Amino acid sequence: MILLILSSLVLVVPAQKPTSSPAHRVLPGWFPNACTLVICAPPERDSKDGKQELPRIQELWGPPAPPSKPGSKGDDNLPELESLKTEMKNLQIQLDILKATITKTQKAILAPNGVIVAEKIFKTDGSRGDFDAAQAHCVHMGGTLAVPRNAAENSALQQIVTWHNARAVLGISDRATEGKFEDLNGQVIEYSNWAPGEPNDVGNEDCAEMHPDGKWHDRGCALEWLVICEF
Ligand SMILES: [Ca+2]
Ligand SMILES: [Ca+2]
Repeated sequence: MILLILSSLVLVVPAQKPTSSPAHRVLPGWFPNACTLVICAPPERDSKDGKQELPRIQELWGPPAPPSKPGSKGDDNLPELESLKTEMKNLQIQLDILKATITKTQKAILAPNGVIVAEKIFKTDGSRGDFDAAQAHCVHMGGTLAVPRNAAENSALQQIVTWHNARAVLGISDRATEGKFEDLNGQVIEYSNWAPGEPNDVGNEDCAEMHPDGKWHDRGCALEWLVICEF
């Protein structure tokens, strides 16, 4: 009987509206009962075996990114690739400027006694001597007596001859075989820039000299010339 009376009381008592007491302030429309306290808990999920599971990472961090289209992976690196190309281009420009600066510096240091042409350097220290003394001096300096192998080298050597306004001996001779000029290694020369009528071997001329105009003349080997070495 008592239980029947209590059950009736529970059914007729309505839910209480929120109060305006400062100590129990709640949001409008919320009821401060026990159910309100569990809304922050993770949603319960029943697995197939009946156990509860934690929320999936996807639910915590939002939906996954849409799948990329085939071939689009490389496209993401295009801006970086273009940036690298631009950087390399700028570096090449700076390198060219640096090379030009070095070349100018080398010319300034060598002039008026030396010239760079391709991989070769012609240089004089102002020494003078005959053919054998000239070659010995160049070897002592770590080089050999100058031998122009092409027009560019001939022009480079001519610059030094012109600066000194002197004739310079070349590292060639036809002492071994008359009329056949060889370098100091015994190889017949392939390039020459003889003056018209030269070589003429007048009075047994077996050595060669360069004049300020760049032309070659055969002369006696005991003369004294400006010594220019190549390195
Ligand atoms: Ca000769
Ligand atoms: Ca001659």
